[in-house]
Amino acid sequence: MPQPRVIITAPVPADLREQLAAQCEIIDVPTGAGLADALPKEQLDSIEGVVCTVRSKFDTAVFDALPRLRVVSNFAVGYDNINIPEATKRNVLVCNTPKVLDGAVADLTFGLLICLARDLVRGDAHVRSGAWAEKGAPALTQDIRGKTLGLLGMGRIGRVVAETAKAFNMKVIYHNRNRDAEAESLGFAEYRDRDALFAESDFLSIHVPLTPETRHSVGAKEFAAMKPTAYLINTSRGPVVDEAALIDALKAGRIAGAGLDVMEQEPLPASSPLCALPNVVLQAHVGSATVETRRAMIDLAVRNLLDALSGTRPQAMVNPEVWAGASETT
Ligand code: 8YV
Repeated sequence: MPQPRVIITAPVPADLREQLAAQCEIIDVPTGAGLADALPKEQLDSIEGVVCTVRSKFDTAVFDALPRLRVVSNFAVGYDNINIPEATKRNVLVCNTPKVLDGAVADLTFGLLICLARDLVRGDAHVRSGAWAEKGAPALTQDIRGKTLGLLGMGRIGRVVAETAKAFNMKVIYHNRNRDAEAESLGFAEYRDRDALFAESDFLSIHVPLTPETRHSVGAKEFAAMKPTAYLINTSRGPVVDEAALIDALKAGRIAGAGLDVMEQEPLPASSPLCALPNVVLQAHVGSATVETRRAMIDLAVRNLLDALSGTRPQAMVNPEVWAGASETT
């Protein structure tokens, strides 16, 4: 039997690639390339699986270009790059990489939080430039301990952030579509309605997926409700925040600052007003980008693909109804 043909746009280490190559014919496509135009039609016609990064978009046109596609294995927990209803309609199984990156993203959230509170980036520049010797110590900064951390979203990553905050003796409040009774009973976080969350937080950290409902859901109204001393942290998806409104709020001093790992346009152009604001700390969408976490993610993404293609139930499915439907008919 011919091996299934698969497209890879994610970085796959050599040992895993060997495992994949033993069971599939691999076609490499550079990450970010438009999949529908990346290959000649006769190659696209035969593709059954894809392992891709969030920079590969799966819209109707891409699904049309891949008529034999059976599985998209996303090298990410978020899957806003994929039109899930369209995938489900076409019986394409979508898999992702939950759990393995929770710790790394929570760590970066805290990295940004501490950077903002203690002004670490400017402190570093102060020492390197010689200003310490010339002008003395930099301005005083802020305590973290005893402050209130607000979490918009309490999924797996939000929960790890809440647990971490306890070690910093922070008060944690959260707002989520569904209440997390366990987190509340274990004392990790107290529930607040949305308005109270923004009004009470000293640090407001976003942990919701990007959906039509959450797009631009944090904007001018939310910034107006926040304390002028509060900081915004976003390690989820850039478009959850109305970036123009954020820039206005930062310029006007309506909030104290922001730590952003994600932006509306990625890579962020250096001409963005965000790059010129001194009260902003920026990272290049690196929440999961550690050696250990990225390895665990690619292990899971490749395993999901191989399982799905060989008829074994994959560990992490976004639209399991496709799997259920397929197993009923076999
Ligand atoms: C990306 C992410 O996966 O998991 C997610 O949702 O956004 C990141 O971890 C990473 O940039 C690799 O595509």
